[in-house]
Amino acid sequence: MKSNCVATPLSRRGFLAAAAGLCGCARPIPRRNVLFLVVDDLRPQLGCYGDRTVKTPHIDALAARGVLFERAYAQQALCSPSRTSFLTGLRPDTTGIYDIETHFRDRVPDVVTLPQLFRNSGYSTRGFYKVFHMAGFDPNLGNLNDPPSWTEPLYLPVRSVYGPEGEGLLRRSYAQLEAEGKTLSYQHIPRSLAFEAPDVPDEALSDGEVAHEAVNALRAWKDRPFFMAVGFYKPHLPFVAPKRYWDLYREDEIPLPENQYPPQHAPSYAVPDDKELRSYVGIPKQGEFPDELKRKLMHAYLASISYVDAQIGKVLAALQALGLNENTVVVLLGDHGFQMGEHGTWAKKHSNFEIAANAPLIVAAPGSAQAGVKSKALVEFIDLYPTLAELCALPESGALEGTSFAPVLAHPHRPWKKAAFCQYPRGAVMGRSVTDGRFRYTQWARRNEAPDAAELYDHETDPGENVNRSGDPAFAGDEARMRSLLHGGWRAARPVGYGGER
Ligand SMILES: [Ca+2]
Repeated sequence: MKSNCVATPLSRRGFLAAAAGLCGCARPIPRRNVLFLVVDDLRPQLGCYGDRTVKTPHIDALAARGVLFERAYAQQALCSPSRTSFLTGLRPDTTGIYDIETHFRDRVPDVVTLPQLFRNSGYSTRGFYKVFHMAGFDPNLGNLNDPPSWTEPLYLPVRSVYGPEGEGLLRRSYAQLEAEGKTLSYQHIPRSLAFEAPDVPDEALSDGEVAHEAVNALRAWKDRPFFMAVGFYKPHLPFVAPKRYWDLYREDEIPLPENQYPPQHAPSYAVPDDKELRSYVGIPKQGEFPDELKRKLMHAYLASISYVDAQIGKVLAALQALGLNENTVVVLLGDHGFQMGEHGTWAKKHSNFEIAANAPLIVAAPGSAQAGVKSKALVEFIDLYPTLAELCALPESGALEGTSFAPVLAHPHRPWKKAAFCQYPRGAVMGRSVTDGRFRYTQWARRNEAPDAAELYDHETDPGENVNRSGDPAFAGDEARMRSLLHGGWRAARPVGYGGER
């Protein structure tokens, strides 16, 4: 395909026409492939998002040829609910998936997933590693893969997410579990070291193996339409990366967050616990972490990001070398945000804070005239399904609960959604949250009951969400407006001309 086949800048119609082979030169163009890169627990701590500490040259290079979304939101800051939502195009309240144990086919058995849509349209589809949720160190634990989505079986790496020392400890934990007669479950997850810096090749760990296999698959599939989803497990805990990625950072120069405390006047629902991290070997079970440990955790998280960045670079380099850039839509996202000390919680998502809901999203579509542009448009991960369907001219069912943001790819600064939504449960209490780009408003309520608590944060004066303004008379008008936006729901927040009204 010649790049000038595709009208630039691409209008909504232009995108559809180009994807359908109806470009001005009246010459059919190849069907568009999709390379879908989903990175576990990756927050927007990336060079292209303005972070000055982290080193992410490969993701930055992708951003330079795509559109970067500064305000992209997961629908729930937890692996399976988030992934289920964007892979089915349905919100957590529709899928009924709020946890990491229930398979979505138990709730919405006949749903057509995003990769399944491509499969049904004659594409080759394959997932690598954690696309749908699974616990990365043991595929037998909580593997929520969806075989109907793939034309070829999911690729599961044999290499570990742990380094050699952590792996040794883990095996002893498994042996102990067996000796105690306990079965492997989320209640009995053997844990090992929270971080490690083994001096090993990239391929000695699971994500390096996955990148290697994805590159091989690209070579094998270069002549057929494909939807390839590559799930990278890092920077999810354990923060294990080869030593050379740790060596990119000086620990004493790594900044720690300023707001290591709960927001003032915030309800107890707001702040998650540290259970996940504290279950790892070497992490104190209670109490404040010493600064040395905090800095080590931050160092380890950054090293894990740089490691995964390098693996992504290998896959993107292969795509380019194979001449596939010109007819492949590349999507890169983190499955939700992440707290590294903010609000006093370490290595945590599990909340409705901006830092947990906001995650990286970069889309590089062939022929885009908007390379390297950053958009402030509010987009939700649930929008990915209709967006990719539109970019590749595939028919979708109409039951989807997101809105294609292909028009934003063509015009990144155009007006778009009025709000983005997310939610997080605390037992029987559901926290529902909305942002309009200026404020974040969250209500915590039992089903069919009045809210127990609410939060309002003004990102203009308080981007770290450190003072809850709910109930503050000075913000009464803003709170009323945000409450109305929350209760109006996602349908009312759609863009004008795309389901939404003025
Ligand atoms: Ca995750």
